Amino acid sequence: MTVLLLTLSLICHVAAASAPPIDRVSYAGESVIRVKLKSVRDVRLIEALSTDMWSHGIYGGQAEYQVSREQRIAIDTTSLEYCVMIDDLDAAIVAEGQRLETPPADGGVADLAWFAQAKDLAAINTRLDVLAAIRPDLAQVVVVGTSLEGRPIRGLRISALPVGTPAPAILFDATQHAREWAAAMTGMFCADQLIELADLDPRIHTLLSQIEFFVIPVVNPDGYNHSWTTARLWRKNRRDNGNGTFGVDLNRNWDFQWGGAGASTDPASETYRGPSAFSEPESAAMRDFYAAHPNIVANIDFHAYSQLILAPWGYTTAPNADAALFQSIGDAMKGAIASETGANYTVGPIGTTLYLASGGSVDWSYGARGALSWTLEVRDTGAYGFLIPDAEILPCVRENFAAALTMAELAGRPVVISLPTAFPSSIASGVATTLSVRLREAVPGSIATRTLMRRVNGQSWQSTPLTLVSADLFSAVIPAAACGAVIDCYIDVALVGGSSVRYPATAPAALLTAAVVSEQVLVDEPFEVAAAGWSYGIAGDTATSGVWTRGDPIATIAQSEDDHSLAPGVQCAFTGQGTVGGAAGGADVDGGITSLRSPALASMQAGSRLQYWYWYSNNLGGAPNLDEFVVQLSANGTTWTTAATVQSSATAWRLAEIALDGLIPVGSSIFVKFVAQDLNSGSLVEAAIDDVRIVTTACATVAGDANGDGMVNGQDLSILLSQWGSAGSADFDGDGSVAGPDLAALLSNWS
Ligand code: 0X9
Ligand code: ZN
Repeated sequence: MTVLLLTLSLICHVAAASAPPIDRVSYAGESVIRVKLKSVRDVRLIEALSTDMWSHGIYGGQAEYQVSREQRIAIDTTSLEYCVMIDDLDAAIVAEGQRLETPPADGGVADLAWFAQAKDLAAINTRLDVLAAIRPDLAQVVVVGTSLEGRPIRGLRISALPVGTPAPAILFDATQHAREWAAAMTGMFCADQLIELADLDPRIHTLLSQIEFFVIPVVNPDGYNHSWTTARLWRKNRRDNGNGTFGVDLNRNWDFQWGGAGASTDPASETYRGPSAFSEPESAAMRDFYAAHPNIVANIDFHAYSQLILAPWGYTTAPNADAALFQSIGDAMKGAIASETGANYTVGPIGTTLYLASGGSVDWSYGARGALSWTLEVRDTGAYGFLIPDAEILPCVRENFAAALTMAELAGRPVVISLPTAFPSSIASGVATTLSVRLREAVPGSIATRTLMRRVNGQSWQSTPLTLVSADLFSAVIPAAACGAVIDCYIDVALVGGSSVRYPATAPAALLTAAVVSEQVLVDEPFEVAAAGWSYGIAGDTATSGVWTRGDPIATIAQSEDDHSLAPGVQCAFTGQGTVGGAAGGADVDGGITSLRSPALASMQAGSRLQYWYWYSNNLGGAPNLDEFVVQLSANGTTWTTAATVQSSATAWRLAEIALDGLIPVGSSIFVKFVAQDLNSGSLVEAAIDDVRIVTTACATVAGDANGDGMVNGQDLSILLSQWGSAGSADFDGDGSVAGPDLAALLSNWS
């Protein structure tokens, strides 16, 4: 294969460079390529062929990888599509080194020329001292701890408040990963601007009078130094792993879900998690720093590159309890960046935006400490990657400082309000809802009152005090309301000084809003008896074994022993019944596809959703993880659209839900088909389905309920009389005129 011209959006700007070799780790023969990732298979292939992923594009369909000449030859024999970003990596690094040997003139401490080029550890340490020396009233040098090789991990405390004043604290740290030089520069710019603009910029002046900032630009000084002196692309710390390999990935070494997904046990790996959580002096020193500053309410951990604003979790794709708050502050940071330089950053949780990575600092900072924490991946988007051009450093650090300030304003409050469970977009009619609210107090004793404000259908605001549940958890009850109503809420926390903190922060301009609905189950198929119209295997299927069946399943390592049993009973639909003690491969899906097809289940109503419980195993056998489990929908039983694809094993019963709006026209029938496949020989594939439901949240229209409050009473009668002879909400039979039959319907349904 030659280098492919790619369709889709694989745009590659190539960094050109050439220069003579120099005396340090050579990257001769290495290049950086951007690979198109069209499938899980592509990801596995490139991960087997490259040992160093530079960037994170898995969910964007592409990513950059560093490859040797031999690896590139091997890649050329595969179907992987790629383009070359940096053809001669060694030459590019040599050119960068030469550039750095002739730094531009530095016009003194207030001159932004310092940010015209990346700076080594000595220059960073000198500038920290200079900043503390010019404004001792605002800045003090802090030493967080000592690295493995004995270097101090240094930073600054920056605040107009005297040391020891109770106040929320915000931590900006950078360069857990050595080669990410733009991140160190970003940390330095945050410190620099907070100090230099303290008396010039009113926003910064206000923040410094309320918040204690800590900036630690180089968490990994040994690695950072190594990337300047010896190996430009060094990432980890400098731990001698004792087997000829060096380095632990500090951002896999923190003790929150340490050892989970997305971290390696292999000391040679770039994501080696270390022998135990906090085994490394650098991460342990950071932990101790947090312990010594319990007022830290928020954190940004700067990395490079990819232009991402990432929130926890990294260890799982599940959302965290403050997902909505992280999203809104993340969106505000993105906006601040765009208005500073026009650059585009992507906002989202780590696990679903990037990849799974456990043992990272932000998961610990949020999960173990309750601080609102972000990983910020700064410039660029891959044209130069870690080898950021000089001219991009200043815009990079400026835009990220803008994001940091915005975050400080939104998260650096004496009280951080969050909802452990996202506010529901819909609430069941006639049922009271308990809302949980977490109030993190950075400065104990700062809260005067805690209130839930709510209103129904835009009427007047009602207030309810929050009740203490435990520690920092409170609750309030939203009373039951009728189907069709709209409920607005916000949380108001009044502070002792007279100001208040709200959630949403800009309430009542922004509100938490829920529609009151009544859930109706239109179809409920528990597979306990043979229901009419279901087909277990259909014409056109190609599987030679493991055809769908219904019954009480017999377990294998790939199949469940039990049904889901939302309904009492033991039966479900599943692929291939085996025998007790039989081989796992005895009755699994082999040789092709097998389909479980429904009859017409219900007539589509706006807002209807398909729910089903499923079990799926495809990660065992000779060709694991290559098959898919597909759910298809149809409005006529003949033309099918794929509505869901399961690629990874779910060897436990899981609930899935598909919103049918836009997939099935209102009034058409709803058909569903579950297709299990074994397209690659040697896989062990099993699937099962139980408790298929169609639910809808439309308000049941009771004839006579002219005002939609769930009751039929005198109010409805007077509405009806006022509409007599014309159209209106009391035209229950829909004939265009409110008349005798409508009155009769109302009276017969009188509450
Ligand atoms: O993989 C990482 O550690 C970060 N990306 S980088 O290219 N800079 O190495 C992302 C870290 C996401 N954060 C956590 N997993 N906590
Ligand atoms: Zn990093």
